[in-house]
Amino acid sequence: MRTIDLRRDTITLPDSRMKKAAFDAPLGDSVYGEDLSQNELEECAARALGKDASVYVPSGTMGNLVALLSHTERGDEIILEENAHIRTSETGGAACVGGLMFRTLYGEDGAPDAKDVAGAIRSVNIHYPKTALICLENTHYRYGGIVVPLEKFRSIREVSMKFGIPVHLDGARVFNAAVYLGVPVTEITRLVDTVMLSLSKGLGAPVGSILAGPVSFIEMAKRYRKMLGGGMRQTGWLAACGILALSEENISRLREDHENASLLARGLNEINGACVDVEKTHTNFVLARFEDSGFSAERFAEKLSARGILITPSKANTFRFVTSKEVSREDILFTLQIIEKVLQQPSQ
Ligand code: TLP
Repeated sequence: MRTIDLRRDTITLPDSRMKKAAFDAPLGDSVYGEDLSQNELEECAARALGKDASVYVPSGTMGNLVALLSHTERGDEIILEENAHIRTSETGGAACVGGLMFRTLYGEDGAPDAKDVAGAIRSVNIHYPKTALICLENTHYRYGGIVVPLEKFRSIREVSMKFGIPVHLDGARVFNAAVYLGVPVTEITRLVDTVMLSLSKGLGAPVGSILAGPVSFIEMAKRYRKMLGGGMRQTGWLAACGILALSEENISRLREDHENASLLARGLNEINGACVDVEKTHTNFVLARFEDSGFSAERFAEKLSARGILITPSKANTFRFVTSKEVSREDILFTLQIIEKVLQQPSQ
């Protein structure tokens, strides 16, 4: 039985070109700046993101934490959207490791309104923590991979400039956002000071993320990366895959994942009992509700799994499907057929 894995885009595997590049990569001790492949990846990523420098880190979680630590001091406050991945899914690292506080704001389209951000910035007062950073996320994970409008970024940028507070972007999937908007990624990243990008999600590298920003910031970030145990020595094997992940061709391929997600969203909407907000299916995520299916989200996921289709039950009757290079158009059509069957015959 074939398996169609729609749980997440972190399941992507390196292709044969990546494996060959890894095999041939020049290696060295990256802690001493001697891994030529990692050096090349960091230069290439900084260029791609329109920043002066970058560091390669083992994961997105570490990239975000290193960014937070490098921007702040203990006791500082960070403004971010309440469902931001940094708050919900990074094991409280900001509080635990950085001694940092979050000031959360709601934003229906994935980012708070600029006026709310301005209102949340602390004045100087002996009683208050210092507002040290604003964090944004694009695409937004919890809201189903939606793309935060550029206009939102521009208005938050104005506030950040006015108050002199830097902006960090959790851009785990920022290339998906750029592909959706049809703009160079730098149209997004120029509106923030620092950005974390995942190489190991839709871009298909096996391991690692990039943190990019100004040279002095990256110098500081390298110290925190080392402190957190992210000095990885002969990283070239992985970095070589990361360089290929950043090729134009590989980035444009994300469009296929978006088309497959859209096909799935539209197809699900035509099935009785399934409901998707097609307008909000911007990139490679589909959030679907199955009303009155007669079984719980877990049971539904089990039924699909028994037929080789893996999905993530999120809340009550809501499910998340994520497309990636491991899932073809045919896989989506097959998935739709199976879901229709399962919903029609709940007892089987
Ligand atoms: N998200 C993971 C899980 O943590 C839920 C996933 O399966 O997609 N920012 C965003 C927006 C993310 O979605 C993720 C990963 C991260 C940061 C953290 O990246 P990693 O997993 O590399 O630490």
